Amino acid sequence: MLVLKKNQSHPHFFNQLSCGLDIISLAGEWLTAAANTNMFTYEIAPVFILMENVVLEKMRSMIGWKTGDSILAPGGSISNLYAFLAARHHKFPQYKEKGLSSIPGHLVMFTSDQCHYSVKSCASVCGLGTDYCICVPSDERGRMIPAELERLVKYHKDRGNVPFFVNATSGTTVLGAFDPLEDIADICQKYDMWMHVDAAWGGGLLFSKKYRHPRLTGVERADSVTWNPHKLMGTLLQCSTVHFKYEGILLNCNAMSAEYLFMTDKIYDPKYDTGDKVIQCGRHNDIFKLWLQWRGKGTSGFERHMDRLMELAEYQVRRIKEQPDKFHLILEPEMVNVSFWYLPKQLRGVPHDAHKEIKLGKVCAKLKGKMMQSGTLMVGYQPDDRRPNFFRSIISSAAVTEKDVDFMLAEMDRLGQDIIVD
Ligand code: ABU
Repeated sequence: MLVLKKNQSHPHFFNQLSCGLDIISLAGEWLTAAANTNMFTYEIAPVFILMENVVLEKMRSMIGWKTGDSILAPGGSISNLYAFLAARHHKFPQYKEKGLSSIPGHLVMFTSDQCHYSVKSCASVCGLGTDYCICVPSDERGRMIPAELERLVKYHKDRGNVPFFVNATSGTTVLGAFDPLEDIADICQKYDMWMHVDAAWGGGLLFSKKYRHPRLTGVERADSVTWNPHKLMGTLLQCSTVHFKYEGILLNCNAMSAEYLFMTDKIYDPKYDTGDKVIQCGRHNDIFKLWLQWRGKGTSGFERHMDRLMELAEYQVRRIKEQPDKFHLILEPEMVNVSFWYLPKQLRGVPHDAHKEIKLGKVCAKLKGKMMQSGTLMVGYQPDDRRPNFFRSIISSAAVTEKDVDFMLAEMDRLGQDIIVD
């Protein structure tokens, strides 16, 4: 029987990008539920709408923009979709009324082969087809190779297609890699393409003077940025933001001006009726828990939180390296994702080759099963396009300490040392 005692607020839960339980954010979520208001018009959510304005403007200023537009969306995937829609509208404003016939050729978008799958989903949902979401090869650390991006853009231009959108990832889901934003921005500028940065995961590092650079250097050159406070910042699920360099772009792109809701003769400026900026009409109040958390922690508190998480990941890497008989670090991480294999006694001292990696991959599934049955620990695993299953641990909870990192490694060894694989 499965016993799952470690949920995601427990410091021994290293399984998902969103871990932990921020108490102030929780209080905000409770009040939000009690208020039970929709976020589509100022008249029914005046204070929360003003909070959105203040917080989103602050986030844009941290990206490096003096002006712009933003919205809270139901998750990073939908945030990326909003970016895609805005990009298409920016380049082909007549698409809104005339549809596909207004686009001269087949639109093509580009993203690294390590990106979140939601980027590909934009191509499917928006009529490009996934064949026209081009996966740009990444280097051995999972970062998009700019020369490959340029080669693929030229290839599609030469065939009469219309390259128009590049997604750069700041913090990939599995490896935590950061694409080189400056180089990608140069290519976008050269070929007149929209640059989106999916910083759903890595965006929190914008708080950190120590870790922001070089990871997010150049983010201000993007046209749009996804940034999920419910990940690294620990805001309660869900809390996802998307930001644009251009003021008014969301309304221009998405407004349907429904007269029953967004009357233009209201006593206040209708720009505060945010419901017409989005394709979803109703929006959940995801701002109060973030606003309250930010008031509680302060900007400097978030900076300390980021630095602490990164230092804990560095500690984990050091501890893994100190035990080479039991653990194999796959690469030096850029973020709090640590990728590694666990070696049971059966595989210790065996030379590392492709054959051994297949066996180590099998160990992952068996050991994860033991974690779930014992109920003491949760660490995720997955394969990627270069290797079979490997563990990816995540430290994004403020509750985690060095002792918990030591526990993770010791518990994996306790549960896993006698595993035998074919
Ligand atoms: N993109 C959702 C996060 C998935 C994860 O926690 O691994």
